[in-house]
Amino acid sequence: METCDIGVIGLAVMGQNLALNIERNGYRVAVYNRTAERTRQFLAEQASQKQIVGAETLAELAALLKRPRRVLMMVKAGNAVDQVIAELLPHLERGDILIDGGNSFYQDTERRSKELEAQGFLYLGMGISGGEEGALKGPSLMPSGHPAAYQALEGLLQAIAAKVDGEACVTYLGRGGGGHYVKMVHNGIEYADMQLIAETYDLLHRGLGLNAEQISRTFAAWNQEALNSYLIEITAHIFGVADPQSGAPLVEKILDVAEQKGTGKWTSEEALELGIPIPTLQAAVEARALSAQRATRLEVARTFGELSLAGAETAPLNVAALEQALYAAKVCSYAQGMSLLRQASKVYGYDFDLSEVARIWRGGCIIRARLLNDIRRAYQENPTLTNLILDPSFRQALTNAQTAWRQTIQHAIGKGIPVPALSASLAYFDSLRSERLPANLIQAQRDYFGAHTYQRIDQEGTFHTHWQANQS
Ligand code: NBP
Repeated sequence: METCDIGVIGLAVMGQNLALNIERNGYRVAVYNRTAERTRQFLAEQASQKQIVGAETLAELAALLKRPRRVLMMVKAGNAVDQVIAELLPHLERGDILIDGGNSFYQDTERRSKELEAQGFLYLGMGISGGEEGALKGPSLMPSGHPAAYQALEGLLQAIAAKVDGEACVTYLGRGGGGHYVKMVHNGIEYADMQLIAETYDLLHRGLGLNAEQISRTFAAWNQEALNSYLIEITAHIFGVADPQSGAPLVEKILDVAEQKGTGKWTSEEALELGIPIPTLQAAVEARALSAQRATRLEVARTFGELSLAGAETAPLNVAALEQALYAAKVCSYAQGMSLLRQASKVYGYDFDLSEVARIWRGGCIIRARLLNDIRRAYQENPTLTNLILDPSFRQALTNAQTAWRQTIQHAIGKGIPVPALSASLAYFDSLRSERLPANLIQAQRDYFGAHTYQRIDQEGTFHTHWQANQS
């Protein structure tokens, strides 16, 4: 009976495709889904003729597994994970390995790791990126948890992960919830990447008047250069797809309301918690929330009508400038994610190797991009880099792109095209470049109304001024 190398619980899109990936790599897989009909259908269709065995109860699943048992949970993040753990534990024994491959919140993973380790189980929280195709052909894997659990699974994870230059996109990310933390930041960068690309599309279309075919060709050309990445590649494809009903570009028929499942929001909240600025990532989360307020947008648009923007454009714009702006803004959003990981690594003791994070993000995952080769190199050369933009080659790239970037944003402002993420990135860059920011005034205001005190540039200590009494 105990013939299977691993059990997979949860046969929605991710669980099914991971099970097929694991089997293709020579492992015998047992599968279970809460709704047994789904298991039966999977066995009869995608998994037929494969080394995949079905179980209709968790007891059956446990009985099918070699010991120590290895069980991968691919169920909806949140309560479902706790429920599955509670139902499964009576069928496991000490030393068995439980892996949560869903998009769990890292603090839940911290809690579950502690609870399960205390009971003698080995727990791994593993971020997985790449969607349906990645799960089947090779995702980027971000595991953390008990080192013995990682050791026991390393061969399997290396086998199923995406490969870039012969290297598997998986690395051990320390104890506790580090893997889900890295996945959370990955998704924050993913939000930013998508928003920056969306803003650039708006500028190509409404700013430069390009049609879908021209936009498709532009993104395809950019994908050959520094912007080469999965998201740019699929953007080029999307603009080439016609609506079967009308023949018009399908993308133009899609409702402009971006949905979110919460991982971008978690990144925003975490950055606020740790005090690490990630304005581009925040702008991307807020832009999705703004898009969701469609009824309000329609009402405001009707109320304001067409504004006269005559004379507001200060510079001409072209496609080459947009390419540079998108690249520079993207560098700043990756820099923000890396800064958040650097701080979390210190605060939570995750001890992340940022060059390894960049390495495993180069393949399989949604934010895979040529840029990640350079990010990996930057952290290999200087693991303690304070901020990615200080790396000499990124410094040079941003210096070269900044004129076009400014021109792009001025043009967007002039045309009334919103570019919250492109401009948040530029403000981040300019803020970091500023030896002196006007935050002295904010400190004065806080001290004025709330006696919050301030520090001085020319003396040690904390000061408070009775501003009203000192009015001249
Ligand atoms: P979903 O997130 O849609 O979850 C559906 C699965 O969870 C089904 O198998 C369902 O069983 C099971 N489930 C639920 Br819901 N509640 C359960 C419970 N109380 N007990 C047992 N099983 C329960 O599936 P997915 O899209 O394949 O994603 C799986 C995980 O991977 C999620 O955490 C997701 O965030 C993450 N992820 C998804 C993607 C993606 O592209 N979709 C990418 C990366 C990561 P049922 O059939 O009986 O309802």
